[in-house]
Amino acid sequence: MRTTRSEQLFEEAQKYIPGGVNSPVRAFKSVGGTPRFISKGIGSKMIDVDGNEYIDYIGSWGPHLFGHNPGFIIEALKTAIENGTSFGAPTEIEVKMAKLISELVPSIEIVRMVNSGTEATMSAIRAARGYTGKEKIIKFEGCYHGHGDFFLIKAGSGALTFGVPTSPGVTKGNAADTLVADFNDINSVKNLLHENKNQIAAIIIEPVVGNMGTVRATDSFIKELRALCSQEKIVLIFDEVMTGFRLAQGGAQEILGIKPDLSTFGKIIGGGLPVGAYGGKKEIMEIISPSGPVYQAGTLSGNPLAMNAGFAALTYIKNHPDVYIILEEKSAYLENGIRNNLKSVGKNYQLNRVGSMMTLFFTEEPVTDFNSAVKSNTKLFGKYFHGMLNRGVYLPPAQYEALFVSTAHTKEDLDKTINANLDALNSLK
Ligand code: KE4
Repeated sequence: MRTTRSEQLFEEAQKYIPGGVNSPVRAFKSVGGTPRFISKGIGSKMIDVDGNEYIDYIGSWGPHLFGHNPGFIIEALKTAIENGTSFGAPTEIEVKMAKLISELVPSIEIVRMVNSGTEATMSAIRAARGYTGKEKIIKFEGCYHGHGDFFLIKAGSGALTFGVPTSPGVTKGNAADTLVADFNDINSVKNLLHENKNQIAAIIIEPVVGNMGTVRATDSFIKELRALCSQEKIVLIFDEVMTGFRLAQGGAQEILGIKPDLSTFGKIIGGGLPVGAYGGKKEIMEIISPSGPVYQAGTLSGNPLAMNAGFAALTYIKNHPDVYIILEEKSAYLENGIRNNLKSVGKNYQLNRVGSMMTLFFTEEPVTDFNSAVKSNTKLFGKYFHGMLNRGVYLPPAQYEALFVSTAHTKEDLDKTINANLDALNSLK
């Protein structure tokens, strides 16, 4: 496969952009090789600057539920752009968007638009702290909530209850207010609550994790977490930046049957444009400026382009609830094909799937949390990734990510992917 132009661009990019990319995972660091510079996306395909075509399972890391450039989103953008790109003043589409989100997600009474998932999660935490008057938060090992300082924290050593920064530039002060529990382990949460009585403002979780690879919260765990938060007056925040409108109209909270106090969104609600949102209970969200004293702002929050693209996406979802049946059929077909291949190569690698999100972990033990996920052989994953890429299948370039099926993936795409998967698995022997 010719990658000359990507190589040239990557070399030049590294002179002007940190690591040559505007988001780290794109640099192929964990899988090696040259990142593909993309020139076009259409439907289920992406074409790189050397003219190579790929079946795309990144979907821009989640936004492209309908594949690249679906007509109804492009039309909405064309109309919107004729009227202007941004006003810094309220517009009707923002009201329609807020109403539609609250219609599709029953737990959302009030919602604020922002410009990224990170802004959404940062702001939700500030709302929870302002509302409760408490300062500490709990997150879960393996969950990613964007690059806000207080999220870049890992569990401290045994004795330490507070966290440790995972990145230089994150202060000890931030780490001291972030506690880290184990996903799917309610006792780890209870221990932190016991050691930090009445100090926890919020618990934030990816109810179906995409960021340690795909791992679903168990029903008992998420139910107990909800009960604990209600009992201890802790704000339960579902980070649905990835799962919102991906797993169901009402997101992961619909399939889990749990109502969080606040939720965060991103990706799909912008139709591929920069977006984020946080919202939930009126009594909490009213504390946000200018209705309340907790400050949060954004020049391009609710901008007409992202709103019109996102509104088109959510309106399509509202009018075509069968989208999730179609996604389930396509995703189950792909899963079964890969499971058959694993049987035929005699490998018990773990395939976790929830709806149209899935991850093939290169470990033969079940993956239910961070510790089991990191038993995966990331070197082997890197070889597998390139085996698939060279066969025209573009997977997320990291073991601890989820791939995304879209409504644009055809049976031909899925069959080609299944065949490439078998060849790539055989080439690992
Ligand atoms: P952004 O700030 O990247 O829009 O959203 C942060 C975020 C928050 N919460 C969840 C559950 C997320 O998955 C994300 C971002 N997801 C990653 C993919 N693992 C984005 C890819 C990237 O960082 O380039």
